[in-house]
Parts: sequence; C-alpha cells; structure tokens
Amino acid sequence: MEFTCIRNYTAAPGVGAVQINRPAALNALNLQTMTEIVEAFAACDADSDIRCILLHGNEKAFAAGADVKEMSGAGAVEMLERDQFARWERIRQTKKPVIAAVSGFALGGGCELAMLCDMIVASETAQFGQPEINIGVMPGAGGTQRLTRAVGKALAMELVLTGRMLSAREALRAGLVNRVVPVETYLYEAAALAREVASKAPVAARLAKESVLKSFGTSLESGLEFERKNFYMLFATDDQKEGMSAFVEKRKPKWTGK
Ligand code: DAK
Repeated sequence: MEFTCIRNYTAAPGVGAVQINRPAALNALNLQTMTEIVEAFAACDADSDIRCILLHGNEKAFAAGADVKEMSGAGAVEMLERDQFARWERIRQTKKPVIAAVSGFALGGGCELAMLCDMIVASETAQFGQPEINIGVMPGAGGTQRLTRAVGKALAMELVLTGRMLSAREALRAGLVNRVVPVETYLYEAAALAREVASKAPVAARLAKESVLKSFGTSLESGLEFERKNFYMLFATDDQKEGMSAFVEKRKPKWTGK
C-alpha cells in the first residue's frame, strides 16, 4: 500500500513535519489519508523530541477537499459507518501546537483541516474556500463554525453560500491566516514559526493552546477560570522555575518539559 501522508523528516529542531501526499488528486482527503494523518499526529504527540507539528501539502494544493469520488456513491448509513468524525476529532485533540503551511488549494475539508490547526502560514498562491454548495452539500467538518469564528458572519456566509474562493491576501485581511509569504519560501517560513514555538516550554505551550481553544464555546467566566487553573498548574513545573530563574540570571532557559 502506498502512503498518502508522509512523516519522515524533521523540518527544524523540535518540529515534526507531516505532508499530505496525493498530488494527482490535489491532495483530496480520502479515508486512508485521514487515517494516516491521525496516526502521524499521534506519533508526533507521543514523541518527546517533537514540540510542534507542521502540516503541509505541496505548492499546488494543501488539500482540495474530502475525496468526492470516494463519497459520491455513499448513502447516509454508509457515511455514518465510515465514522469520519472520529478521525477529525482525534486531530482536534492533538496536544502539541500545529501549524498549517498552506499553498494552492485549501478547499472544503482542506480548508477545515487548515482551520483545525492552531496557526496558518499561507503562500501567496493559497486559495481558501468551502465550495461544498457547488456539489450539493455543505461543510461537514467544522467549516460553518470555525470559518465564522475566524472571519465573521458576513464573509463566512458568502463563502459557504457561493463557494467562492478567498485569496491569501483576503484571508489575511479577514483574520483567517497568520501571514502570507512568497510561495518559494512558505515552507521555510512555516517551519521557522514552528521552530520558534518548539523552542518554548512544552507544558506551557500545551496548556496555553488548550486555554486559547477553550475560548470557543464557553462563557468568558468559565474560560477565565480554566485559564487560571492552567496558569497555576504551570507553577508545579520545573520549566516555570527554570524559565524565571533564567530570566533573573540573564541566561537562556533549558526546557525539560517537566
Ligand atoms: N476529490 C477527489 N478528487 C479531486 C478533488 C476532490 N475534492 N479535487 C480535485 N480532484 C482531482 C480531480 O478529479 C482530478 O483528477 P483526474 O481527473 O486527473 O483523475 C485532479 O484532482 C486534478 O483536478 P482538476 O483537473 O479538477 O484540477 P483543476 O486545476 O482544473 O481544478 C479545483 C482544481 C480544486 C478547482 C477542482 O479540482 C475542484 O473544484 N475540486 C473539488 C473541490 C471541492 O469541491 N472540494 C470540496 C469537496 S467536499 C466530513 C469531513 C469533511 C468533509 C465531509 C465530511 N466528515 C467528517 C463526515 C468535506 C467535504 C468536502 O471537502
């Protein structure tokens, strides 16, 4: 069996790279690819040398959506039995920060996958969209929710109802992506950002990610309470002692992740 997702190299110190690799189908996400992404993320999460995950496709496509050919003949019961949501849920539960490097198409499930990541670095050629309406369905993996939270109701409604694609620059203006960089350097820039995140105290990074994500779907009050508990918890780590001592002693901290 040929792998459609590659996790075989370290893009930068502390960074585990995962590449979606079905170029002939513009990286359309079939069940096999989703399973392999889940496995790759789980392996990165379990590897203490990896502190940040970088997910990317190729220059032409991050992912042009779920695999329409695989889905087209399926009925509701078959879709239910495929239990795709379990795979998406496992990706959502990734503990380490995840950065998506997006070039070319990020459509439908591809856009949803990018939005499931914690930050997005886009190349100038990136195009985002939820074109499911054009094939008689609607976003099914969080698109109506995450896109709306990221860009607001007006633009989300337009994208979901017309299927129009958003350019990288528009995505930046709308707050969907963190930065737009030349296509020649997008992977390098994304890896540099991932490397910076990977250089931070790992437990603090994990709890900080968790706390930011908590702001969705919770009241300000319970979000603040959650944040407070995580903040206190960090005072039980060696890294907090090390980080603050290093600051006082004017030296670089050495993180142990403990
Ligand atoms: N699925 C399968 N194959 C795809 C594909 C896709 N989404 N997108 C592209 N391909 C394939 C094309 O069929 C073509 O294959 P061959 O004909 O060469 O065998 C090859 O990739 C190159 O594509 P094109 O020839 O079309 O390339 P162009 O440059 O002319 O056009 C395009 C690029 C991206 C505009 C066009 O390919 C396109 O419109 N693709 C479909 C985009 C789309 O509709 N995406 C949304 C799909 S629905 C769920 C989770 C997620 C989802 C659903 C449920 N659960 C958890 C339950 C998500 C649903 C979706 O994403």
